[in-house]
Amino acid sequence: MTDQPIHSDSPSRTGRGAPGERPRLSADELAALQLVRLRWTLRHAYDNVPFYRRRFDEAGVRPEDCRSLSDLAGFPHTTKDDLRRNHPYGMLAVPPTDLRRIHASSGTTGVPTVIGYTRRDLDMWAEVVARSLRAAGARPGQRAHIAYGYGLFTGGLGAHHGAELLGCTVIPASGGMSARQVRLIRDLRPEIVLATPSYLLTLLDEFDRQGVDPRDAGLLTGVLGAEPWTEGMRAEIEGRSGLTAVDIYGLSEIIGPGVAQEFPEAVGALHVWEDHFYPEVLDPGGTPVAPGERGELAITTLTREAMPLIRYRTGDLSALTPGAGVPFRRMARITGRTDDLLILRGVNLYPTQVEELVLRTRGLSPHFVLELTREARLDQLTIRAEAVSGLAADRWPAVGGELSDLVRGELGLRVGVEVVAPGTLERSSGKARRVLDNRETTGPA
Ligand code: DLL
Repeated sequence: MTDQPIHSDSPSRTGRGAPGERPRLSADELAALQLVRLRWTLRHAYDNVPFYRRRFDEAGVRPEDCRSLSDLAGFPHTTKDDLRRNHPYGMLAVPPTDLRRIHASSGTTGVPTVIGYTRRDLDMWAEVVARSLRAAGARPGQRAHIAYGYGLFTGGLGAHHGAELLGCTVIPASGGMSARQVRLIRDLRPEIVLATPSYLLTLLDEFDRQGVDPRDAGLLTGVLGAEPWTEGMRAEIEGRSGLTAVDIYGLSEIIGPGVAQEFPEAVGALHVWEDHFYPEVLDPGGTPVAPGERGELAITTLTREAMPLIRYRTGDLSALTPGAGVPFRRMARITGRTDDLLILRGVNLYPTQVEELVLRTRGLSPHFVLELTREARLDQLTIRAEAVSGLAADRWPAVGGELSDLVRGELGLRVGVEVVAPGTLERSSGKARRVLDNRETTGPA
């Protein structure tokens, strides 16, 4: 393996303060550090991953051609398909015996994506998660209730090691068994809760079911991510629980949670921990867009040993803007993925756009699903949303009508709306499944 120039326990590592403290770097120092690390990563990938050697050779580039950060644009991208084609160990830059852990992301096509970590990768991951939690407001000595799933999914274990490193007392609840989770929160009184936003909603409903006001539970901060969520959802969660809800972003392929973090004092975008992950935003052809423009986020790892990834196309839509008082740039909150896009009769639609409108409709709870069907060769969308409890059933059609008017007015789409009884839709215990695609079963293609 090519020796890493600056790794987590090297004295030359910048910003070695207390765990989770942000490195104090000027913009120039950050850029210089990124360039050293980027050049190391390109060389490491080229020397140790046959896939990258082939790709670089085909593109006619060599690691040493990268003399400035902008030279990265001349290097090839990596896609999820590349990872699948090299399943399970083909993307590794270290011998499999150097791995200390493997995670996998489920993958809808059958072939899971396997991600390997060396000891140093795991240390770096814990450090960036500790940073995220500290930036979110967590402090050593506080209790952190982790309701992300534990297992091959990176949410639970990733959050776990970061919270421990920061000095929190970790409650590894994992996802599911909501009644017991709420009992634990009431008894143990954690200040911090980590969950997907949709699962936190499930927990808040469970508080209601137990007849307990979640605002009395003492929760201060929610570190929520792993799925897109909206400002409407933030207002709903904060209003019901009294906590401050901030967004955490990450993906297994790059490391897991802890790639970028929303600070409570600068909401709306997330600071990317750019000393470890170099972000770009690309147009559909794969060329970087101008700062501030929207496009697909691509990330290059700068310090990963086991599985360096060059210009990995995340499929997530975002935009990069300058940081708020720190040299790290910010990425706009992810509103959707390229593959979440629904195109209905020529109109583009992301599930988060519907979430905003459901949350604006009085009388509806935040629980909803989108069902796609096909009638007379035309795609139809039905929004199925739950009424709030206590709303008389004879009011439901009117409330549904309000939502369909809103969707027509704001998104230019005629959709069906079905208001259903409270508690009837399946609850999330992790990432919410928003779209039921029944087009195959309801009509000819
Ligand atoms: O979801 C890692 C994670 C765990 C992030 C816990 C945050 C908290 P994957 O299962 O590989 O990893 O899924 C990654 O989830 O490409 C996005 O599409 C989506 N995603 C993750 N965080 C956010 C977020 C984890 N904050 C995929 N907002 C990513 C919107 C998110 N989408």
